[in-house]
Amino acid sequence: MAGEPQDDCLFCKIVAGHIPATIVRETETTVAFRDINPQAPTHVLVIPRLHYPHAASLAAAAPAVAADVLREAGEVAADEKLDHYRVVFNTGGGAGQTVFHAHAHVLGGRGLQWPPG
Ligand code: IU
Repeated sequence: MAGEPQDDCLFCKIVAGHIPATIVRETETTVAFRDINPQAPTHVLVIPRLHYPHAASLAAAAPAVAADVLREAGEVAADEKLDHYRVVFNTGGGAGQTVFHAHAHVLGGRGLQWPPG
């Protein structure tokens, strides 16, 4: 069923505590943890506890939780004392999405170029 945990989803396993992660924030609806392959001094992923394959499907099915993810991205930036940062939702393999459980990348702690690669 949409939103239910998926057996083959790594981020569902992190939510369940079956795979280790360095968790920096948790709410009733979200988990934020450090990316294992950081692309910036701060690189934190904010994920919904619910499983949806990408941000748009999360926002369509559970808009309040999508808002929670965005709010938590801002809270991570505040916790990390970032004066500038980027929030990225890679969507689709061609955009670099490798884990098909919605997640926001919060990147900061260095200069960020535009346009991104
Ligand atoms: P992407 O946008 O789907 O490419 O982002 C997935 C991210 O998840 C990527 O940056 C990985 O380094 C990261 N990650 C992680 O932090 N911990 C894990 O166990 C796995 C992937 I698998």
